Amino acid sequence: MNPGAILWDVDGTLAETERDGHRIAFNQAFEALGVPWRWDEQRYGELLEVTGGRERLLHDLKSQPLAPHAAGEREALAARLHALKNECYARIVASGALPLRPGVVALMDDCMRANLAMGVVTTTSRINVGALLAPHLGADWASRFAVIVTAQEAPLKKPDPQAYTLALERLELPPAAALAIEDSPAGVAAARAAGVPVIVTRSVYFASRPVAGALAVGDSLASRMGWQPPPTDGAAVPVRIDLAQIRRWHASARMS
Ligand code: XBP
Ligand code: MG
Repeated sequence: MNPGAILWDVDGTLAETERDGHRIAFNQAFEALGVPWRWDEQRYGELLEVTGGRERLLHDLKSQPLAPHAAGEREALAARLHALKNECYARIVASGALPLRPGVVALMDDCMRANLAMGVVTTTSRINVGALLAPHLGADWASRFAVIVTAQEAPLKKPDPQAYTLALERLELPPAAALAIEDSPAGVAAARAAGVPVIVTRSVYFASRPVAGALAVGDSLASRMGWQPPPTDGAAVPVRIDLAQIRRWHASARMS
C-alpha cells in the first residue's frame, strides 16, 4: 500500500529552527525584558528535552536563582517571554534567512506532482509555521497541506501522540497509511504512539541520539549517503531521498 499522506514535523525537520531561530529569539526576549541570563547552544540542547517553548521556559525558570520564586509570577513571566519570543522569531524568519533543510522542497514537490496529501504535525504554533514557510513557499503555503495540526489544536505536546491522532482523524486515514518525517526522539515517540510509521532526518541537536522505532534514519533528504537502512535502488538512482524511496520504506513497514 502506498502512503496516503506524508506528515511533516516542523522544528528541526523543515529547518534548523531550534538553534538558529527559537534559541536566538528566546535570548532576544530575555534581553528585551531585562532577564539577566541567556541560553547558549549547549544549554538550549539540554532544554530541548522539554517540548513546547512555554513549558521549556517554565522548566528553566524553576532552576534559575534570579527568577521569581512564586509559581504564579514565574508563569506570568514565562507567558510574557514566550509571546515576545514568538514576535522575535517571526522577525528572524520573515526574510527567509533561515533556509529550509536541503531536500525538503524537492520532496514536497514530488508529493504535489503525485497528488499525495501532506500534513503539518507540530508542537509549535500555527503563526510560527506560517512565519517560517511563507517566505519559502509563498503566501499560499497552507494550500499545500491537507491538514495542519499545531499546538493550538493539540495542546498535549510531543511525545504525546495527540497531534498525530488528530491529523489522522482529519485526514480520515488509518495510522499505517501515513508516514511521518521527524527529527527528534520526542517526535518519533509521538508518531509511533499514534501508530504512524516514521523516518528521521537528524537535526543538529539530535545528531547522535539513538532513535528507536524509525523505519529509516539519515542526515538529510538531499542525500542518499549515510541512511540506515540504505536506500534501495529504483530504476534510476537519484541522489536525494525522493518519493519513490519514501514509498519503498513505507512498504517495508508493512512487511516487518
Ligand atoms: C518543537 C518544539 C517547539 C519549539 C518552539 O516542535 O518543541 O516547542 O521548540 O516552539 P516540533 P514554541 O518539532 O514538533 O515542530 O515556542 O511555539 O513552542
Ligand atoms: Mg522537530
